[in-house]
Amino acid sequence: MTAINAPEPVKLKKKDFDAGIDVRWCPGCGDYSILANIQKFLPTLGRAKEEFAFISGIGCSSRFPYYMNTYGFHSIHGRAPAFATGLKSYRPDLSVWVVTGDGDGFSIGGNHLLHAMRRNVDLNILLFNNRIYGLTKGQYSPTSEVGKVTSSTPMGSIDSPLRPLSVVLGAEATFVARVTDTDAKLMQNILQQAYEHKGTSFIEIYQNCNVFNDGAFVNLTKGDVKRDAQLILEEGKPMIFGKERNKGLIFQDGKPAVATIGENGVSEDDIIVHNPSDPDPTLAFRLARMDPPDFPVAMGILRKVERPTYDDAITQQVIDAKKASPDKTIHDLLHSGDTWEVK
Ligand SMILES: Cc1ncc(C[n+]2csc(CCOP(=O)(O)OP(=O)(O)O)c2C)c(N)n1
Ligand code: SF4
Repeated sequence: MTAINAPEPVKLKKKDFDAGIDVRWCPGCGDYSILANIQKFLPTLGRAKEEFAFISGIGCSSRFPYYMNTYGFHSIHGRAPAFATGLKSYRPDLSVWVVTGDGDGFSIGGNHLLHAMRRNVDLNILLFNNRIYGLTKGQYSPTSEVGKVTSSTPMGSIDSPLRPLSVVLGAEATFVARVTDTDAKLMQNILQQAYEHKGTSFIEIYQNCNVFNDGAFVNLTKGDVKRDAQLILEEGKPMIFGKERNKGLIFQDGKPAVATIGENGVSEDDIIVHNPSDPDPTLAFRLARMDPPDFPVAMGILRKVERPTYDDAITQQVIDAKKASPDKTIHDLLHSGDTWEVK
């Protein structure tokens, strides 16, 4: 049954979300496929272009709002979550998206990012993680690996890298996902669920910077490797992966371990079933930290839980404060309390 006052869905196409200006990313940059995926996804929501806002900081990835035919801000380095929080608090009806890079989000902007998560502002945050500073020509970033030689680490990085998903889980993020820039099918699925999620959704996208960090994720993405190197998580399904679909995660001594189905008495019933809505984040944290060669990298939605949102709470506080206040107009307010006349 259709609700009587339900607005008519708006019929738009991918090109309606294209700003039609020259895209100034390097040819072959992974940012192109992410842009194409978002422009393909938004029309499926049946909403007007004016109801979307893309907010970014500074970096190659942060040029994203220019290329979208929606509202947007290209804001200050690392501060996109703060701008987005302000916008969503004042206009909760908008669909607000944050685009950030690993340098923008986790170096200068780490603080802002954490507080958006803990507040659970209803935002969709897209982290384009290329493990390098692209815009400033290839310095190491907070996600670069130890030993990485760059223009700012000529003898190899000695810094221990951050794991973005571990960090956001620690900040109590309610929706946490990971995908590669080349996996359009999984990206569309995650975008849909992130959009439907009420609260902060955080999506880490492994993005190839073919100029300054080419092939950073090739061990996960190239041809045949993918099925052995990636565990695609599916809600309610056992965590099975591998070319032969015969490997999976089991609990061993209380921790996840990789086992082969059919060996050492392991059957499909022993494989852990994925439950992203588990209130206990322990397993999501383990999944976020899995790396080759011992483990596949977990892709898909690692965590999806409900918690009250900041924007709902602030809207309610304003309603309550207005109700409780004797001042009904600005004039009342200016003439209330302790006032005096200057003579
Ligand atoms: C306050 C300030 N400090 C430093 C910079 C220089 N800067 C511009 S972009 C950037 C890092 C971008 O890296 P990342 O977020 O990984 O984005 P990418 O370009 O790789 O997409 C830095 C350090 C700046 N613009 N402003
Ligand atoms: S420098 Fe890297 S991230 Fe930036 S546009 Fe070029 S390929 Fe993309």
